Amino acid sequence: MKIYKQICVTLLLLFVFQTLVAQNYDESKTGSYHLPEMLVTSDGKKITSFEGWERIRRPEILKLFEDHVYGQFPRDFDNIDFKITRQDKNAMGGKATFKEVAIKVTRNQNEVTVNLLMFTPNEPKEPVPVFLVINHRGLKTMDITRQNKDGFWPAEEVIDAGYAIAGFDVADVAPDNNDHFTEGILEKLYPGQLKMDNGMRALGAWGWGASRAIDWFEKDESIDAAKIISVGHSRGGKASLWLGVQDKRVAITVSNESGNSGAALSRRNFGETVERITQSFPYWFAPNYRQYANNEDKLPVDQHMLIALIAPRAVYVASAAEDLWADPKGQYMALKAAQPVFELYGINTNLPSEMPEVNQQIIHPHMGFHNREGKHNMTPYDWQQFMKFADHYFHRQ
Ligand code: GTR
Repeated sequence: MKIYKQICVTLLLLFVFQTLVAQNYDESKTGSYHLPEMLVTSDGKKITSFEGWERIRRPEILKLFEDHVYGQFPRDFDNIDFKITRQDKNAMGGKATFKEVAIKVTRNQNEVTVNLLMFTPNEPKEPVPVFLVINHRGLKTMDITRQNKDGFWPAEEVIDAGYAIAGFDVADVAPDNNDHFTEGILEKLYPGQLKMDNGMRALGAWGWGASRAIDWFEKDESIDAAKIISVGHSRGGKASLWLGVQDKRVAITVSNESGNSGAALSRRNFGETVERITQSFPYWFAPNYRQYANNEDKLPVDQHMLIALIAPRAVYVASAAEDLWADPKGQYMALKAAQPVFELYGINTNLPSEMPEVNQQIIHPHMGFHNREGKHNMTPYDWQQFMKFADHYFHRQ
């Protein structure tokens, strides 16, 4: 028994060692790479206007991401039904209203329910913007009794700033687990997707869940549905970006430390790689993505193009200085490389060429960025920056 235990510990240590050491963290070893052309169509035409982008190149790139990275994003269902299952107009000592909304979606006689939790400020008495969190950290981080005030979802601070805050557990649509991810919308509503190499998988399902929450916001009179801010951390940040691309009702897309296959450039060999991520989390992506493991140069896209697909709506990318796994610099470079598409819309973002110093937020037209000190997490500090950006973008100061 003892020897068995020792073998297990050694194997585990070896795995951890291999994980940490096999990745590159040396700037001088990121190598040279060539990003795919963003503004040249598949038949070689140069795109010089936002009309051309919207008509030809944007749909091409969107399809490339669907086919090669995240899978399709089905939008059809037979029915959607909303029911307020719990409500407290006197939450947080009277300053907020709490609601739980059961969003039941039916397709071919099968149904899935997404439970949306939300607080809205009681003052002002007018529709407010909402922060919607795609939450993979479980309900404990969104304690509706507010006994447990988790910095991951700092509801009081958000309410005090005059915003609503909402969130749902990703497990409602696709459990975050290789053996169980299908036990949600994939088995019940969209089983055909599971047969396709470019079919939806967990990240897409999480984005889909957020789109159903937005369907509710459009009906909820306490929400200003023109000012929806989607937020996700890490794997949730990847889903937030994909949602921002797919659902134009998102006004600001926030990616917090989404890293590889999120905001970070895949071709920059730094931190997590397509090989690592598709080995550890194959169920997040369309099966086709795996062919780019150790083969990023063959990808027909890179992640700056994902950010560009959100234009002209706003994007906020947050990093943490010690979170090298998520490659803060690679995320900044992707954001900057997305600029030419924003320029087609006359938005001159003009980000500095170098990533800003730690804890120095930058807010430029339709793009914002910060690199917080510390580790991989989403903290009240990050939220303060998101709110500053939203205040600025929505002219709320
Ligand atoms: C890691 C994964 C990252 C990131 C992170 C998280 O293990 O490699 O891509 O998604 O999980 O979600 O916290």
